[in-house]
Amino acid sequence: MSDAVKPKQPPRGRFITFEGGEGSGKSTQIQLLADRLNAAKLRTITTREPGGSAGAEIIRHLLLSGMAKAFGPETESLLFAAARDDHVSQVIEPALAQGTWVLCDRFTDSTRVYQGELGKVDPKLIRAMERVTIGDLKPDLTIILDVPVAIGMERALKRRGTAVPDRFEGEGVSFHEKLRDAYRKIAEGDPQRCALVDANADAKTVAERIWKALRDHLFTVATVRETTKA
Ligand code: T5A
Repeated sequence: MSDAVKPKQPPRGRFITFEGGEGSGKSTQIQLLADRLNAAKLRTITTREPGGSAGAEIIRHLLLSGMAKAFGPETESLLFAAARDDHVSQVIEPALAQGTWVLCDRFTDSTRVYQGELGKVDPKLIRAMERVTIGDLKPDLTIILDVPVAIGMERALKRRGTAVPDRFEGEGVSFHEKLRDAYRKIAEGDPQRCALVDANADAKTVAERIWKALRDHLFTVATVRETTKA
């Protein structure tokens, strides 16, 4: 087929991940950002980990119910990796290839922090699993929502109501303090990819901070023109 008659490939979508401790407001902010991007005519989907695809949602249940905890952090890491592998191949990659922006609630940084830093899983195993599950796929931007632990736990409790805390919500304050430090370290170590956003404010204010981070990291005039042409 000559170049003249080949169907035009849309520019690849952007991949934005949201990270942070429990109750930091990721789900709330992902939805607000998706609404804003869709209103700007950038086709956008939201998804989450663990989960996001049919197979991965089954593994989510195993992990968050605490059923896998007894097998230890290495086995939990392998399960998170298996879920991610399905999610990337079934949902994330196809959407990006079609020019859709993908906003994902948690991704590889969660494994690095929860299983790596907190669970003491060997970083070599974490890196090996990343190579297998995501290959060259790297988020274009990672928003790390930072809130004091007490605020995050209070918000998570409010949202949960009378339900039983899940596998990680049930951990103590020092676990959540370490989580927060680990996320700050990731943001410091990779400022090209990560934006640390102060999320200790009302949802609208936090959304504006995220929008600014997105503009600073991703939106140049050329990007907007190229993406909206598709
Ligand atoms: N995990 C995950 C690993 O260990 N390794 C991995 O590799 C991966 C991928 C997933 C768990 O799995 C672990 C980490 C997690 O422990 P989950 O059920 O998906 O668990 O939950 P979380 O990702 O932890 O997210 P949460 O549901 O706890 O909270 P969010 O999404 O951060 O917060 P959100 O938006 O639901 O808000 C919580 C409450 O606060 C309110 C909301 O209305 C809601 O009630 N709220 C605010 N209140 C005041 N001011 C604001 N700015 C607010 N924003 C939201």
